[in-house]
Amino acid sequence: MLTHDAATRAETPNDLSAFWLPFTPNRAFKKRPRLISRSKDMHYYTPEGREILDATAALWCCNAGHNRKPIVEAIQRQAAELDFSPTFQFAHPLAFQVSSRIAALAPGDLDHVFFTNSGSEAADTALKIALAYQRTIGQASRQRLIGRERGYHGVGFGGISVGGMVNNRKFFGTLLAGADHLPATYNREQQAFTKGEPEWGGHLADALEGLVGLHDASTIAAVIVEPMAGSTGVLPPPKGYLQKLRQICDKYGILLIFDEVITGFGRLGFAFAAERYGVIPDMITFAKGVTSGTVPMGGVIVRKPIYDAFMNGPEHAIELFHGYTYSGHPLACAASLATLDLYRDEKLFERVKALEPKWYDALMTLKGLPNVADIRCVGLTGAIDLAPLEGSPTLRGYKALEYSFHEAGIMLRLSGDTIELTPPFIVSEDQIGEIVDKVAATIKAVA
Ligand code: PXG
Repeated sequence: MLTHDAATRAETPNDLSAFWLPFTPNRAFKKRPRLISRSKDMHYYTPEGREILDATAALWCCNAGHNRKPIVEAIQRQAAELDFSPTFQFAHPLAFQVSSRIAALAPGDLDHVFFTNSGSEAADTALKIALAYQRTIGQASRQRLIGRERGYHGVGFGGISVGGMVNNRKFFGTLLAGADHLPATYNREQQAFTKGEPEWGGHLADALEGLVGLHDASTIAAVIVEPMAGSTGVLPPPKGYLQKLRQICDKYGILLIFDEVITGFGRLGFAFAAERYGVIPDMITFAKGVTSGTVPMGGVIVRKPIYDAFMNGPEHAIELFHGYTYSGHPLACAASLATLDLYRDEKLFERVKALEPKWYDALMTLKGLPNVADIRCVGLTGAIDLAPLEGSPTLRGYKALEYSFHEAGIMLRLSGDTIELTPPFIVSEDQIGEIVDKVAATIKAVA
């Protein structure tokens, strides 16, 4: 017999109208939904049981693959042990354990972790810490925040102010005052079909000197960039670019924030991209891979001198007036600890590094297919730019999304007319071949 609750739920009409899907064309979706009801390892399954190969790690999240037993069991155990405890004025042991583990993975003196629940909250938190830090050290005139064209730092007002994707900005008013932007690092003429980091473009970091000349260093608090710009279509940093940004920030007392929401936890073959590029930023934002997508969690890793600067004043007084009810939620912490164990025990970051050359070669076999204008790749990440259909930008991309899911049996991420490929790290070499075959079939189908 159904319980009262289950009976009520069963009677509720299961129509598609009430749910307003985020970042989705709702009417097109509801005409031909792409529904997913189960997952395991490299695959999703539709409610009818059709198998879909996951070439996206969901939204760059499920780095360890889906429904991994140790993570599932850790979440189940934790739910039965401690459902929730605040981390304002109280705390639970797992939050300290995860922080220590994350700090140990981060390079240099990136030693302190502030938890959020998402990448957007992480970006806004890092920007707020930057402003508060400058004020704390007597530099209160430093209020400007610098991002980059084509940058994505989530959807909070801070993140979209420093972000550089026009559709994420133009509907939402005047945004934060005082934000400015570096130029994007992509130039197709100079960089097309490069494997890994392009040779051309390191000099674009000099634009920060230009912004200092325009605004004066005394007005600039921080620069935030994705080491590899993900959402905009996988733009690996040009060689020398991040190193140069670090030098210029040091010269002028500007904080450097790496948004590693995508690149953190192994995507580029290292725990953080900061390590791959040998550049230590002042803060790193993370989310997604920290729990392999299983429970929402994000955060900011902060260098010791920044944390220490806040640790003065009366000891009973709050040092930073910021936080989220669910910062360091016990379920997220349990999921994260199990995830970090799995990354370590299965050497998944090393696996990404080892797969990288094979991955690059496999992707480049798509060169020459109809409408393929560029292919980029770095770590276990790839993007294929398709030429837009004449007069209808993003329509070819949407057709590719529909074909790939309904016909080819693969989940792809489409950003406009760009196919983004970011599989879980457990992908086998055979499955890389399968991804490339299915993407090729999709590209031909939308030609
Ligand atoms: N920073 C970066 C670099 C991101 O990629 C966020 C912040 C925001 O995270 P939350 O958890 O608030 O969504 C992101 C999110 C895509 C895609 O298709 C990428 C993201 C989100 C949705 C789609 O590339 N990244």
